[in-house]
Amino acid sequence: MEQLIYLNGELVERDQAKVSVYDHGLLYGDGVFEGIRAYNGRVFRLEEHLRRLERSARAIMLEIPMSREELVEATVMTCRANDVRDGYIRLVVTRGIGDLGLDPRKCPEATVFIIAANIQLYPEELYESGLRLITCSTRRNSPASLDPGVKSLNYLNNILAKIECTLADVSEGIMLTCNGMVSECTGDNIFVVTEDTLLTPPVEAGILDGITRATVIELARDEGIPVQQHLFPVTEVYTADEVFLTGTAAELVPVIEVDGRIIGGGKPGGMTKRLLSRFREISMSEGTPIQE
Ligand code: PXG
Repeated sequence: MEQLIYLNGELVERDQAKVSVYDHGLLYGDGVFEGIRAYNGRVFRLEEHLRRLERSARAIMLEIPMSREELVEATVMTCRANDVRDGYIRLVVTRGIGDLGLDPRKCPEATVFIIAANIQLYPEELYESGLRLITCSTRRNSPASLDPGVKSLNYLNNILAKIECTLADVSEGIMLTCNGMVSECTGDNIFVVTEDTLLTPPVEAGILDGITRATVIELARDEGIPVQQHLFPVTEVYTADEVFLTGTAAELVPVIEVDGRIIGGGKPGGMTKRLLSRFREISMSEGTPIQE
């Protein structure tokens, strides 16, 4: 079956789903996006993702030419057209076609596209073996220049850090704030567990306000697990009982080594497993239905 892509109000075949070389999303990374998951025939936390998309767009003065309801409808329609029940959805809004200057006023209409794909992103054995991380030398963007809370198409900061990870033969890396405190990873938020308490950097540190992060905080509170949100140095990660990352693609993935330090005896910890299992329960049982 040919994959169908939603592009500016129409479903088009993958080969025909093209954007202009004059699109400012391509020329300048001028746009915003969301990565969303579907589980068991439902789109998980769709309203939260769309709220974040709208907030990112507002922050860069980009007008999305669709209402919330239209975005919901376009997302589920794209899933339906591709028979997606469990998959990954990429929703992108760019500034649209302009000229070779920076001025966004030259872009009369935003470009909107949605890709819905049936792919399993992380191999299941990773949840048993855990990840190895490094601390990247590339610092997270300062909120004073480009706020990491804006999920923009400008991901070069994270890509540079990701290249460091690849060169070090690890799959993710910790990015520090400009002041040297832990912020997040290249495509995931980070949690450390010490003496049955969860600790994660606060949104004000300059991180993406992750939807999986928020879900995990909610789950932990429901379970009576204390959650702290404050800045901490990487030493806190080295000495933690458990470390895990959260993200739409990763869900909760355990970390077993950071900069050569073994965490939690080199095995995924009990708190990580318990929260992952609770996360999977709710991701399988709630969300916006894809079928009418
Ligand atoms: N931090 C950053 C910088 C991210 O890009 C997260 C945290 C997790 O947020 P959610 O809302 O998904 O819990 C992200 C997630 C990838 C990939 O390939 C990940 C993201 C975007 C694009 C690709 O892993 N975003």
